[in-house]
Amino acid sequence: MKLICKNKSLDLTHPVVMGVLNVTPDSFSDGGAFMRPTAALVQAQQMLHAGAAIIDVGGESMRPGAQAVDMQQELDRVIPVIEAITHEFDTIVSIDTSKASVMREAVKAGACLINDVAALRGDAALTTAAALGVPVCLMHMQGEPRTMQQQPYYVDVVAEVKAFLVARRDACINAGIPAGQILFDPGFGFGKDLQHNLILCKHLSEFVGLGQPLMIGVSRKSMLGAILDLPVNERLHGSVALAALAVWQGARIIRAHDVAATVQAIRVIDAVQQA
Ligand code: 7PM
Repeated sequence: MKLICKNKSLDLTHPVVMGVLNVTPDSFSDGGAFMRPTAALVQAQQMLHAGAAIIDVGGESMRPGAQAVDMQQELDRVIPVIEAITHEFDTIVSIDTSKASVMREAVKAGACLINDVAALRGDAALTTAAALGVPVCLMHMQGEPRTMQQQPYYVDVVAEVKAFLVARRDACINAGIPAGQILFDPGFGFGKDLQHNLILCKHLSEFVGLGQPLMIGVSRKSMLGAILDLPVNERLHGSVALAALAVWQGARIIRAHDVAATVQAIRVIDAVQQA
C-alpha cells in the first residue's frame, strides 16, 4: 500500500505518525508573524527526529465552537511555514484545510497531501484536489465546527460514518481522484459525543474493511478528558493507548501531537502484528 505524494512515495506497509503542526495565533507563544516560520521549523525538526513520516500544517482552528478563518489570513499563516519545511527537510507535508484556494497555494508551496476535515465538500474543493493530483484524506464530520458538538445524533454511528465516507469516495472517484490516493478518517470529536467516539474506537476494523488506508486523530482530544478527567496537557498516556488500539485494528496513519511516544507505541504494536 503506497500513496504517491508528488515525487515522493508514502509506504503504509507499516503504520506511520503524522505530526500536528498548528499555525494558529495561539500555537506559538511569542505570536509574531515574523517568528512563525522559525518556530514552526524547530517544531517540525523535533517531530521528524522523533520519527514522524508526515507533518500536518493547519492554519484554521477546528476547535468546537471556533469561528471560520478568513482565506488570506489562513494563507498568510500556512504558506511561509510549508515553504520553510519543504526547503529545509525531506519530508511529506500535508495541508489541513477545507478551502480550495489554500489547497492550491499549499501544494504550490510544497505540500503533497490534502487533509480536509470537510471531506472536499467545500466550494471547488473536489475539482481542485483532483487537479492537484495529490492524495486526499476524507474525514467525517457531522454539522460544522462552530455548532457540531451541540446535539450530535446518530441512529447507528458506525453505519452512518461508513456510508458518508463511501459516498465521498465515490464523489472523489467521479472527479478523477484514483481510489489508491484516498484515505478515510472517522473524525473523532467532530460532531460526536463520548459514546459515539467510543463505539467508533471499538469498531475501527470495519472502516479498515472499506479498503482505504485509515487515518485516526485522537491525540489529546476531549473524549480522553471525559474518560480520564484530565486537562488537555495531561492526555498523553490516554492518547497513546487509543493510538495503539487503532493500529491494532488496522489504522495506518496516526495524527498526533506527541510524536515520540506515539511512534514507539505503534512500532511495538506493528512488531506484534508482524509476528
Ligand atoms: C478540537 C477538535 C480541537 C479537534 C482540535 C481538534 C483531525 C484533523 C483535527 C482528525 C484529521 C486536533 C483537532 N483533527 N484531521 N484535524 N483527523 N484528518 O486535534 O481527527 O488538532 S483538528
